Amino acid sequence: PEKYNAAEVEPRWQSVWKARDVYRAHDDSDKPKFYALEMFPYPSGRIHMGHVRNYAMGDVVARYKKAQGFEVLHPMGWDSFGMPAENAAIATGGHPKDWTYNNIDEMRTPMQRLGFALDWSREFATSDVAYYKEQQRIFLKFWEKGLVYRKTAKVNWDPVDNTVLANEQVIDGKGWRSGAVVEQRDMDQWFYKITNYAEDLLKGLDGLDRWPEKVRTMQANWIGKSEGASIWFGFAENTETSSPKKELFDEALATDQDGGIEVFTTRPDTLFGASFLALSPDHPYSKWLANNLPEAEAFRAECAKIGTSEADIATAPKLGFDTGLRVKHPFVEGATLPVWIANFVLMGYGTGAVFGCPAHDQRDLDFARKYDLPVKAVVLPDGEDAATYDVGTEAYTGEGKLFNSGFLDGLNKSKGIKAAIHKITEMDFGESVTNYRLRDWGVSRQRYWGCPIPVIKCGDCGSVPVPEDQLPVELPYDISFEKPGNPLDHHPTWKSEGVTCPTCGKAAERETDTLDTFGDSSWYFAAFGGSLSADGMDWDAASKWLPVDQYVGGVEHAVLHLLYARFFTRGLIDCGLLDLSHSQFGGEPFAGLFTQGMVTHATYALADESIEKDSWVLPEDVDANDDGTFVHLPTGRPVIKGDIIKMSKSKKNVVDPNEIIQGYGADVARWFVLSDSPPERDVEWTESGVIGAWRFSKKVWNVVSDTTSAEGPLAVASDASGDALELRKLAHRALEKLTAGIEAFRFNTSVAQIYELTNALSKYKGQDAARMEALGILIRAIAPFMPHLAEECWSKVGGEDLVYHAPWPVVDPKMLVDDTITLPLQVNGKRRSELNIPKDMPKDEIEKLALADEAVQRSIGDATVRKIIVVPGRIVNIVAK
Ligand code: ANZ
Ligand code: ZN
Repeated sequence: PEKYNAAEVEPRWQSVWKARDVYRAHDDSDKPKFYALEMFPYPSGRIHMGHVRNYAMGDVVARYKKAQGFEVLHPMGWDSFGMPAENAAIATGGHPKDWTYNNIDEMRTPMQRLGFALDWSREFATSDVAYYKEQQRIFLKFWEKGLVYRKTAKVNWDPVDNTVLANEQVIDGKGWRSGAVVEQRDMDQWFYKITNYAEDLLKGLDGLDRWPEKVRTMQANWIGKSEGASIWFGFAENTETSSPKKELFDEALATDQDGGIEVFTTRPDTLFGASFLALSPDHPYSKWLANNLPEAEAFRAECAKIGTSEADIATAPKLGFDTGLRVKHPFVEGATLPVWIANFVLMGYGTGAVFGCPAHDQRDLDFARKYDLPVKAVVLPDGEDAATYDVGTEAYTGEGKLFNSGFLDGLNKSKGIKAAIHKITEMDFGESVTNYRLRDWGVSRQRYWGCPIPVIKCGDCGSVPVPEDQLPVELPYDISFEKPGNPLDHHPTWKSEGVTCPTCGKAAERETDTLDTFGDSSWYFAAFGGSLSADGMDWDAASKWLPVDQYVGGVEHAVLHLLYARFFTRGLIDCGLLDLSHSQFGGEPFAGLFTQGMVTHATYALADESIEKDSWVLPEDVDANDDGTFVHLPTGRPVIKGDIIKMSKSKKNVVDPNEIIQGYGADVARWFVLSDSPPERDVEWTESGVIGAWRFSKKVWNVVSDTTSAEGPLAVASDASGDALELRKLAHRALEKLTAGIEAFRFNTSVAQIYELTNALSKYKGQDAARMEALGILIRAIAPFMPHLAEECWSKVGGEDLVYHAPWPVVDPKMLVDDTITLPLQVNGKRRSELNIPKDMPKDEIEKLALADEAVQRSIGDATVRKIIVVPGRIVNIVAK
């Protein structure tokens, strides 16, 4: 048979697709729309196997939906702002812009060589001026809508480099470049008001039934809704006897007669177990104390050494400072509680103050044990005796009956919470409150390679938005990274030359912060729909394409990216830019989400070094010895096999897609990453797996080259019988299952059906309509997976136009009902042959057919048939003597 040469065939079809512009999505189509999108890549410079898998999955969906009659939008672009470009510029002396756009050019070629059905006419990079100009417009609209504000917030400050660091630039509490101990500093920053949508973002999750459950749970946890109460603890009398605290508190209590502290709690039922109040080090009272008491100031400084993240705070050892202030217990006449400052209380949550109930909260218990504060149990677990119960070292947070709790005694947890809130409300020192863990999104970055924040800072008018007709605020190209810090800030002219206040006209300065790059990826899906270009974008078209029907990407984006995008979409709707009133998914940008597994590969390391010591070697340099040990071919040194893990440069287990494309072709690379395991699981890259995929593509081609029938691939063999009928049945059954597999994102099961159909066809001898019907199904079924091979096969068997334009084959339901049976034929109890007959064939006809069977006749020979026993549906036995 003719040889299949992917290196020749694939580019040929790619140029046909390109010349005919077949992947362009038409805004004005009458067909129903389908928007398929994969998370767009960061232009690091190389595409990796993870990209291939991600985009191959989206491509299967896009091509399949096209065959189903949808107008498909399947775009591609680049998430191109961000720190790595600046780091590369610093390391190599180049420019972030050049680095970025060179990388994009590097990556576009292999991406196109993979033959994805992408509408490249809509390509953009988020660092394109046109893109960030629109982003600046959005910023201003958000500002008008009250979704943007400025406030003081903590940043990681590197005191040696004099610069703000991102969380990932702080390693073990030290600056990644300077090695200096990082400090927490307050700085004025820009925020997006995502908390306005906390409840809506939470509720919206309910309707996202085509999202993985675990992603919805992670988002819900991140939003972190808590229902509880705020409680006011009034200050008790000053019990300090020595100055300076005595004077300080006297003065405070005198000026602030109704002074006190408000706490947020989810467990007001445990109020009788309270033994202290704890303030965040950043609580206004803590700051006031620090301003007046050196030891309080020293304590705050100590706390500032701990990182800003919640995880840092949760794992740090508990630290406390007894302020000497006391508050009154709201339920117990005469009882007072000491007020401490504690490092485990966050200012950004609730009221920045808590009441501590050590018996029923682990943090409080750790704190109480360390500082010798009372531990009083008020919830009695079932089966425990109130007289002897002791919590020990583990706080009890479960269900139980309240005791030692006055009017709450005997109630369970939820009744106790209700009763306590009722009482607090009645006594007018608190109310029920809902809190969200979600914080507003700090978007200021003191860096160059990002979208400039379109704001002018005026000495008189404060922060003033840049008027829309003065957009874009463009990034200067002539920058220097010689000084640490933000190049926009150091630029000789950019921030001030010719800059005047839009309100009062006085000389002013530009904002030098740029936007968090998560903002760039929060609306790019709309920009694709609106065909963003240098002329702007069409928001009406964007609205029509949204929501994305199928989004595919990594689970590492389960929280931030997806949440920010969901927030942005709501903001864009509220600003009137997007209109999703047609969508059954409300303000949701992604109707369906699939999170794919990674591509893993074996790792090997030199056996005479420890694995940690960077002794990794390239898997292709390793060979197996006969005894199962491994050897490093270039050096002859012994090698041990490490774990099979995600491909990563540092472990030297990366496979370059370019090499696979050159060696085997794009189709084989695509087929491999889709065929070997369920899409949500990791797939292990193996040489044998790739060779298997390559052999399979040959097998399909051989079936096609062995075909001589003049019927086309749209043939329907409606009067087929015998083997032809069997083939039809197999083909339609396979079609039904593989279609369901694509619909349910179980591509590996579709692949299994395709194997089966290919095997059946390669055994089938007939050159008839049944062959062509099955082949037509096969070629169209492989088209989403191996589009080049499919086009070549389609044209070879006389398919009309392109297989890309061919409709998805339709299952013939008649072929799915199993109406034939196989009856074994015995002569004198020995099996001689079998009959394939319709289920409902009458007995006398079965007898006739049985006697006419060649093998049966041979076995009867000269004997006389005495009896024929037909057991319906089971067996035929002929007795002959
Ligand atoms: C008293 C209490 C007693 C509490 C008890 C728990 C158990 P979630 O569910 O996460 O909302 N808390 C409140 N504000 C805080 C802050 N700014 N920093 C650290 N902790 C804070 O947690 C609510 C609980 O976390 C609140 O309920 C409070 O401690 C604490 F047996 O109040 B609880
Ligand atoms: Zn002004």
